[in-house]
Formats: sequence, structure tokens, C-alpha cells
Amino acid sequence: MLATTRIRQWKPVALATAAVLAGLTASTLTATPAAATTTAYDTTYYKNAVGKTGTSLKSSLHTIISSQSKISYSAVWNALKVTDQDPNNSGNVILLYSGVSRSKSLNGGDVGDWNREHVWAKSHGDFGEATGPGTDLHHLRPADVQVNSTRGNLDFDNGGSTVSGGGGSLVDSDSFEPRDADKGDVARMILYMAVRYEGDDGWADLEPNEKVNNGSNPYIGKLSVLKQWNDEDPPSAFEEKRNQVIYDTYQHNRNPFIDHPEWVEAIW
Ligand SMILES: [Ca+2]
Ligand SMILES: [Ca+2]
Repeated sequence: MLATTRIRQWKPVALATAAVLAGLTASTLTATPAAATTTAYDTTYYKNAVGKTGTSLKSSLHTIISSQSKISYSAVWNALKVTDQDPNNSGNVILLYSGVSRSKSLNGGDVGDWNREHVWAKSHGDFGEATGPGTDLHHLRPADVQVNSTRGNLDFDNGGSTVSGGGGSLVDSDSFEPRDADKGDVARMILYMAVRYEGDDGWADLEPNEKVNNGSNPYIGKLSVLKQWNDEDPPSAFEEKRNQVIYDTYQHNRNPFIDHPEWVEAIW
């Protein structure tokens, strides 16, 4: 980030303006490195990971978060009604990407409904909807049916044209950019999946990379953009609460990057 900022400082004004118009907002230029959200679990849940970095940290976290309960894909509907409940309206859920608050009863597959979005696209590694990565609540979110369809199995990157009803999200032929308030959430969900699934339990080893057009390979890009989004959009109270609900009620494992977003940089 610092190097990028320095380069921009000597760019001609016209170019700097163009960069702003292209979506590089002030927050992009001033985002500070992520810091711990909570240390409440450092001496218990995370005690074998604290103090480590790199592959050692990733390996410790993998062991810790792989101890979990699992739910069926049909049970995901009701779970999302709890994990993603609108804090201001208990009859609604908040939809990823659009930020829309919609009735819990509108779950389904028709226009105007919400459905179960796999943030780690289920075709990347081909895990489908089977109990496991296909039903892991840490990357499943309610999303508008049409916005979910637009996202499809695209990789994540900056840029594109406005997604209809997408709350400011952008899309082009090979990537999707969530609205600003969901950028960090997406990054932390993707990187949770990369640590949770290491190829040792019958599922593909999921990993971030620097590409788009990853297709059915078990990769999602772009890592450098996800790292930037993790800094720009720190964990919110909503995101922390859903992590806690998943831990307390459903899976009994945590997304370490919501508790310790600085561990993204420590590993990648
Ligand atoms: Ca957020
Ligand atoms: Ca992995």
C-alpha cells in the first residue's frame, strides 16, 4: 500500500483524477493495515496459533478450525435466517452484495427471492452442495437471486459496470467487485476457506491466487485485491456477530480472519 501511494503522489493530476473516477476512492489510498478485532479467544481457542506466522500459522489455524460440526444444505436456509438477521428488523435478513434487507420468508429461487450464495464459488474445486465446503456457513450468505446469478462463479477483482440491484457492486466478463461494505467480508470468507480446506479430508485444497478465469480449478483470485479489501473494510459488528453465532450454535468453529484480520498479512 505505501509503495502504491508514493507512486500516485507524483502522478500527473489528470491521471490521479482518472484513478479516482475509476473507483480508487480516498479510503483505498488511506486504508490502514488490519488490526485484531478481539483477543478474547487468544488464550483458549487460538492458543496454539498465537505468535506464529506464515505456513506455521496457517497450519495451526487449519487444525483449530477443522474441528467443527456440519449441517445439511437444506438446514442452511434456517441457519442463514439467524446468522444474517437484520439487526433492525428480526423478520428480515441482510443480503450480501446488495445490502438489501428482505423478508426471511422470501427464500427461494424466483425473481425477488433470496437464496444461498456460495462466496467461494462451488464450481471452483467442484464441491457442489454436499455437506462440507458446500454447506460451510462461514462462506454462505443470503443474496438476491438475480445478483447471485450475476456473480455466478466469477473470481473477485476491481472494476466493471454497475450490477443492477447490486448496491454498487461491479461486474465484467471475468470478475466481480462487491459493494465497499462487503469487500472485507468477502476477502475474509475466501481466506477462511483456503485455511479450512487443505486437501486432507476428501475435499480439494482450496487456495487464493493472482488470476481470474480460474474456472473449475480449486482457486479464487485475486489474492492481492482480497488483501487490500481486508484492510479497507475491517470486520463490522454484523460480521463479528455472525461469526459468534456460527461458533456458538452451528459449527463450533470460528473464522480467524474476523477475530484477527492482521493474520491475512501474516500468512500471505
Ligand atoms: Ca464489511
Ligand atoms: Ca487450502
